[in-house]
Parts: sequence; structure tokens; C-alpha cells
Amino acid sequence: MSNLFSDCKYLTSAYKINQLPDDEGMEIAFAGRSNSGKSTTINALTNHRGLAKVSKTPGRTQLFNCFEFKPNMRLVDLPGYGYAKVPLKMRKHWDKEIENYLINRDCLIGVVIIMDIRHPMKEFDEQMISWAHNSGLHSHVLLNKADKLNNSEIKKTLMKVTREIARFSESTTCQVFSALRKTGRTELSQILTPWFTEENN
Ligand SMILES: Nc1nc2c(ncn2[C@@H]2O[C@H](COP(=O)(O)OP(=O)(O)OP(=O)(O)O)[C@@H](O)[C@H]2O)c(=O)[nH]1
Ligand SMILES: [Mg+2]
Repeated sequence: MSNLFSDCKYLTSAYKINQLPDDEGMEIAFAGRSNSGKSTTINALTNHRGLAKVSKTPGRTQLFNCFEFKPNMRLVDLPGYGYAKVPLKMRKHWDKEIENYLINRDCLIGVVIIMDIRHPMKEFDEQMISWAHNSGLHSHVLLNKADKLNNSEIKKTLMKVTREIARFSESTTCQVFSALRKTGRTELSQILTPWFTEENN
């Protein structure tokens, strides 16, 4: 099924934020712990297998990977946060660059925070949610890998996480997702589309 994001192409990769595309137009970032499924989610949303690189080895995305779906409208695949096996020096580099990106990127309008539904709301996830809320950015949480749980576990987790999110932000939305099975893709696209099309951006 086509959506706003279907006609998406790879634009560029940046090791440092000054290598990113010009800070113009609108951009949303896909953030979350390493291996939570950020890259797979971008592929599911854009219906484009292989657009963002996916790997069984955590720590795969080592760059800011930028994709453009309309002129000056981009999705950014962020490096995974907090993966212990990434060398400390590299982790420090990324923690600093991601923070720098989040704080200074003027065209950033929102973040999609991706969690493994089996391990939701880790410290970084909570920080991202409250930071996005306090910064006036759109934010949406995906409880990914729902295919790993049964329906009653899914329901229970969704209720629990929704309650926890409300402690940090009243503006952050949340949904169940499976990037692998593409469940929740239409809902995701319906949440993200107004971020780019509403007048008050
Ligand atoms: N079962 C299941 N596996 C998934 C799902 N989404 C992603 N995966 C798997 O999880 C692993 C990591 O996926 P990625 O998309 O590379 O995760 P990432 O967050 O981009 O990881 P980094 O780039 O290392 O930060 C891969 O083996 C994916 O196939 C899902 O919805 N269900
Ligand atoms: Mg990745």
C-alpha cells in the first residue's frame, strides 16, 4: 500500500552532523537502543526492503543515514544507543553526535522512539520521551517485535507502557508494531503524515 513515505530514496550518510544535508525542510529521526529495529522499521514504513541496512549484529548503523521521500522531507536512521560492545571511544563519539544532532538540528520536527516490546522503557527511552516533549517536538513510541509476544502479553505491555509514558509526556503517542510482519504500518504512517503536512509545523 502506498503512503507519503513510499517513494523514498537513500540520500547520504554522515559521520558527523556537519556532514548532514543542509538544515532545511523537515526531518524526523528514528531513535532507540541498538537492535530495537530502527532500520527495519524504516524499510517497513517506506515499503522498501534493503533501503536501510539491517543486521543481526547490534551496532550495525554506525552513521546518520538519511533518506528523502519528498523534496526536503527526510527520515534519519540514527545509530543505536547504548550498545555495550561498541568500543567506548566510538560510543562516546555517537553519544555526543546524537545529542548534538537532537539539540541543534533546526529542521528536526519529531522523533520515533523504537523499543523492543520485550524490553521497553529503558533509561535512554525515558530520556528521549521527556526531552522530545520538553523541546516541543512530535514523538511517537513503537513497541516493536510484537510478533515475539502473544496477544495478552502485548495488551498488558501496551497498557503499562502507555501509563509510564504519561509520566514523562502527555503528547507522546504509542503503538504496537512489528517491522518484520509489517503490523501497525498503516497506523504508523497515519501518525507521521500530519507531522509533515499540518500547517503549524
Ligand atoms: N522478530 C522480529 N525481529 C525484528 C523486528 N524488527 C527488527 N527485527 C530484527 O532485529 C534485528 C535488528 O534490526 P535492525 O533494524 O538492524 O535494528 P537497529 O535498531 O537498526 O539496530 P542498530 O543499527 O544496531 O542500532 C534484525 O535481525 C532484524 O531482522 C520485528 O518486528 N520482529
Ligand atoms: Mg540500524
